Amino acid sequence: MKSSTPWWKHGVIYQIYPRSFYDSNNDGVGDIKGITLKLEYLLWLGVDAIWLSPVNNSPMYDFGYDISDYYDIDPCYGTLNDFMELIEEAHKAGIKIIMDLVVNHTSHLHKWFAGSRSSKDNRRRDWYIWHEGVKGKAPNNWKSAFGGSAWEFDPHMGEYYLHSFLKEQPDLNWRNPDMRRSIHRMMRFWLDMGVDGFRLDVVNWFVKDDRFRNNPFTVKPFDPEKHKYDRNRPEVHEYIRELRNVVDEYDGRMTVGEVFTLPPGSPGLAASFLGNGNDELHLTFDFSIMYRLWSARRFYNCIKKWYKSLPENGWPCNVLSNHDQPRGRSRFMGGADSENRARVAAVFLLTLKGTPFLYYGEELGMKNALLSRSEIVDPLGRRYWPVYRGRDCSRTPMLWNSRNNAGFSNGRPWLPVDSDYKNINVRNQAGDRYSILNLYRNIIHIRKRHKALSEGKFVPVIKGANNVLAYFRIYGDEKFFIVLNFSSKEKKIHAGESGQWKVMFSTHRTEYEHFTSLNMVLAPYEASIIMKIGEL
Ligand code: TEU
Repeated sequence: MKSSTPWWKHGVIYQIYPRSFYDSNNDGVGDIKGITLKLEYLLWLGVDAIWLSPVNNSPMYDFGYDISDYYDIDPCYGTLNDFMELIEEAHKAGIKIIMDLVVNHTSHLHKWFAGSRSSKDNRRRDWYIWHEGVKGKAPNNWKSAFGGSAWEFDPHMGEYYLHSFLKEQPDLNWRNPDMRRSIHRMMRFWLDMGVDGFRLDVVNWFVKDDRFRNNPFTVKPFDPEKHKYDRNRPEVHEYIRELRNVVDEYDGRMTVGEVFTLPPGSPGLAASFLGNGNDELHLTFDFSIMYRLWSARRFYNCIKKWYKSLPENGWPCNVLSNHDQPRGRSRFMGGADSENRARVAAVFLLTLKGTPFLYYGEELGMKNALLSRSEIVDPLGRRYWPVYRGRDCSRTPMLWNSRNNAGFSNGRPWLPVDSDYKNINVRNQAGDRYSILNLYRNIIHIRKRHKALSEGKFVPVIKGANNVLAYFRIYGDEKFFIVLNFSSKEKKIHAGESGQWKVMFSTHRTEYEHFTSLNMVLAPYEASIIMKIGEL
């Protein structure tokens, strides 16, 4: 259905971790040509856009989130020509391309940093955050998210530089206007090439306190300080508005910000990056649901807070998984019920109000892979094993078929392929109309035909009582009733609304089953999408 609302409001966005999607040259690492080769699959699935985790040049200390050249593509992923071809082919297929914009920091091997650390007179000296030591120690108590002090002493300069992540990822100084202009220039380079938008890495960490005050301590495990001065500084919004103006020079482009906080998540903070709904980012991620245990009420409360936090013209987006978190299916737990839970979660994600973001493999019900210490490559996992095993478990190769390496590569994959690949893979599931893959596909296609599901008003009906969630989505003369049983037991519900209804999708009922009321007995883990027929 044609729509006048922008694509990023009604579309479905699919995150690809390029190393793990499809390896076209059999070196064990996924690449851009591999993505181009799989566009047909993405078109079949029905996604409107793909967001690629970083593909720029990088020494890969943080697997691409440490960029050493913003203007080129890392050879392990291919060439700039491959990327242009991807844009062209994707656009022909009606699929948009979103790049990762990692500009809180660069790689320590970026030429900007080489200049900055070469001499105090260098024109890029202030593009990074330098500070003298205090009594022979780091300037303050700020910690790196990846462990240890956030300050590294540079013997040549005789000063410390700030790194919110690894010491190989020095933080850029967003207070410097020349630096910001260079970021804008780089954004225009990709926008001119046809990129449809950017996902902004840790956008709430860009600006730091100008007085470098110590953070207050807290008693939280894993993070013993309150990030009052090194994150979430209010000055950042001015720079985000500047960046929005750059994107607005082009038609139909979008930005989505990763507003990163530790559990329990922060809907208010995430929403603040939408500005007035038109002047900062188009979308932002709130992590609350990803941090919640499986429960209808908990999920509902997250959504309620999230919607309430949004500015009047703001639009939500929703997400269950990404490359930093355990895969949804594993997080929901449930043992033998884990796939049922993943199905309920999928119906939830795809029928909520807000743009859904899927993480590659989520549509197959992929699980976290079990990796041994020697297989871990993520610097976080290597540092904290076995207390925290890092992020590799949710970054393993996409499962295409039951052949060698699940059809991902004929070489030795950079991370092991999940051992369950003979059961869980695209080939098997595409041919099974009841698979979770076809569940995703069917609902995505129903969404395309019915604006109520993408753009419609959200009206909660059952708010988690008895572990059931139910809501209406309404647009014009379309009304949908979505009901989700989060529990392993049958549940009776009375939604108190009469009329003629028919099932559009259900994990348990036959399609086109009719009702004259919404009083029903739900099967364990039933998720149904039911449409009102005739006049509202
Ligand atoms: O993530 C931000 C971030 O803070 C996480 O890395 C988090 O600390 C970690 O997952 C532990 O929960 C972004 C990217 O998504 C991540 O992949 C990068 O490593 C990080 O920024 C640095 O660029």
